Amino acid sequence: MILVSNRASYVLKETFQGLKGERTVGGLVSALEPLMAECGGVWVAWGGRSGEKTKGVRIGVPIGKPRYTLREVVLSPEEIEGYYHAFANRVLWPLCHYFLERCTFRQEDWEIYKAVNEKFATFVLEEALPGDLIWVHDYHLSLVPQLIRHQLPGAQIGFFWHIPFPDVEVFRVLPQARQVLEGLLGSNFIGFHVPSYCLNFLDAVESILGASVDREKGVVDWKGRRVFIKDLPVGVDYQAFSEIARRPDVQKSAQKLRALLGTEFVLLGVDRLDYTKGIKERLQGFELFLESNPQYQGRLTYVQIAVPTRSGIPEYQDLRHQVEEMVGRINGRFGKPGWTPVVYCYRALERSELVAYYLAADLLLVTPLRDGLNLVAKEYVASRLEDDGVLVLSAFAGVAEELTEALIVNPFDLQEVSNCIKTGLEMPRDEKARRMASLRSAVTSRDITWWLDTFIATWISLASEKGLRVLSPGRREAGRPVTGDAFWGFIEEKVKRKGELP
Ligand code: ADQ
Repeated sequence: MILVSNRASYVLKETFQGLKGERTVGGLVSALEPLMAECGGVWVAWGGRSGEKTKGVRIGVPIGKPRYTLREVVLSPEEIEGYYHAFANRVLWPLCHYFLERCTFRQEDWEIYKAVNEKFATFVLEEALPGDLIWVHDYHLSLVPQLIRHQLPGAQIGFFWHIPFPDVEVFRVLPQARQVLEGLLGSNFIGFHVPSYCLNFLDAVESILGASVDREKGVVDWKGRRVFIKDLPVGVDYQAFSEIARRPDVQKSAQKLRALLGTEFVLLGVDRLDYTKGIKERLQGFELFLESNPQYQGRLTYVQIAVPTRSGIPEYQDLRHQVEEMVGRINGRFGKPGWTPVVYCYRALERSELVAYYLAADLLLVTPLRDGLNLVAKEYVASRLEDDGVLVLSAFAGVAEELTEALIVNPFDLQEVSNCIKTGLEMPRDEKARRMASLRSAVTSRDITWWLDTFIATWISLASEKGLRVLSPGRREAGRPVTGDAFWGFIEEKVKRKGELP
């Protein structure tokens, strides 16, 4: 397995004791690190360093206890600006989240994006052996599949798009829409979170490229090749979250948190500090709730945990200031001695700390203005073992298509957000239990193992149909379904051959 993504699972830092790796926070890393830790392989990614002092390392990670290999891509400050800050995060990110007014289209940024995609592809080509599975991730690297395909026509390339894929009328605004679609179609298999993103993608390749598509089967025929498309929402590591939630020390921390907050109810928000997550609008909804429900003043606390993200981009710095100002304003307006309505925390937490917050919260507010999926919602459900707690979920998060028993809300409608908070706080115990049990069954049946196995098994079975020998003939002749086990065996053998297992 060669995994390719913009961010590595570790940020590498030179220290007096040598190179140190600090684990990164985010949906993609949460989803993929368990795969690499379990089966080994090579992860080609940017380790967060810029190129003055180093050309990049090839190192076993976690450093000191290696489970897989990190092939570090180093970027120059100009590349970080043009590829990452500009084209990826000031064009593709806002465009795909329907924030057209936030897009800044500049030809020079596109040129750098292209060059960096070529750099990633070159590293992959240096690592690839015949028969490798090359799995590329996300919008930063949309051109990589075609760049690899050009050099290695027989390569097996999978791609997963982690953010929304917008309606074609929005996507066609992108001056390089054609090139991005062609880049993606270099893959054999492309996954999106939900069916609507698959349909939007099929509409786009049909209308922008003129490719022939079969919507029912999820197939694109393009330039003599066949590309398969499928909806596969990422899951969370249910077992890990529920085990942490059972730990007495974590339960104690949750009780301590509640005692410190000192109110009857606790509301929680956990997000990267990104404008798509709707943190400002949520604060406004909370303010409206306090205004229209004075009987709750002093009886509840809203805890907002925000993890720093893209802090090199001025818009994100502005957002931080705006959020902090709003928190100050609400606390100034409603707070009184002994009661702070909003507790705001701007930092990354350890997983056990995060679970303690999930356990302490009566109500989790996940109200992005647009979100590819949203793992926080699933993590909350995985941690609530007592079948209590209420999930308020934006209709514009992909996960709302799966977690239909949440209280679904339009995050732009502040009155509705305020009403939902009230409904959640006053929900009868048996209704909470019924809803949470149903949410749990959705989260357990499609956990991270389901996602990884299904993605890889579907991909391998499509490849096998085309005659690629990735499974032992015995298994294929026996007509057994292709399972994750076949993949693990296959990968293990390859990884051993390359001598990368510790
Ligand atoms: P993100 O936009 O990063 O992911 P999300 O899916 O919510 O969004 O994942 C965030 C992850 O970061 C979660 O695992 C959460 O636990 C963690 N996290 C958040 N705040 C934290 C904090 N303060 N401390 C520690 N950890 C924190 C992108 C897409 C999503 C998609 C994922 C996966 O934007 O829509 O769900 O990829 O495909």
